[in-house]
Amino acid sequence: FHRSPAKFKPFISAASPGEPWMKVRPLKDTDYDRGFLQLLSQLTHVGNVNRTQFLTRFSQMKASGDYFVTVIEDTRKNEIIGAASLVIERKFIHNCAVRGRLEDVVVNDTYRGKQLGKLIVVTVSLLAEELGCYKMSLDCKDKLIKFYESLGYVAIPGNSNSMTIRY
Ligand code: 16G
Repeated sequence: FHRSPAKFKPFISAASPGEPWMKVRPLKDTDYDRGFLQLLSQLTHVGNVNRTQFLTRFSQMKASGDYFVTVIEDTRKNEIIGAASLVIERKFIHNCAVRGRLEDVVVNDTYRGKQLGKLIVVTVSLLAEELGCYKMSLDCKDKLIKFYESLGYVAIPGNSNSMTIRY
């Protein structure tokens, strides 16, 4: 992801996210009490996921070794204000390669203008590259295409259709 044209003004990074009270780190069990699921509900329907369900699902994700859920915490408020997941898909093709999927990207809408969307996407995209993914893909709403293009993602003409069956 070093080829990414992403530019930060002023410069920020996962190690130094711009404010002393911001922390970029992996998800942890106690984030259930930091509003992680409430944040996800700014993205889509979450439902009534209780603590046990959350912990069970999270431990399944950790056990698989293929889920890297990354968050941004506001340490002043003890609250999760951004999240994005890297999901690793194992392949036979490309010499048993791994492919990355960028999922469930959300930033609390009251924290606009701090480049946090860019920060969390770049962080997770770099992680995918570090882990040896040969590509990283995502689905997004039309209005977000420009945002992802600004971070180096490209829609491949003739080969970029996202199709879905809902169950
Ligand atoms: C977006 C998300 C996807 C998420 C889905 C939820 C990104 C890049 N894409 O497509 O990860 O799972 O929305 O929408 O964050 P749904 O509830 O309609 O499946």
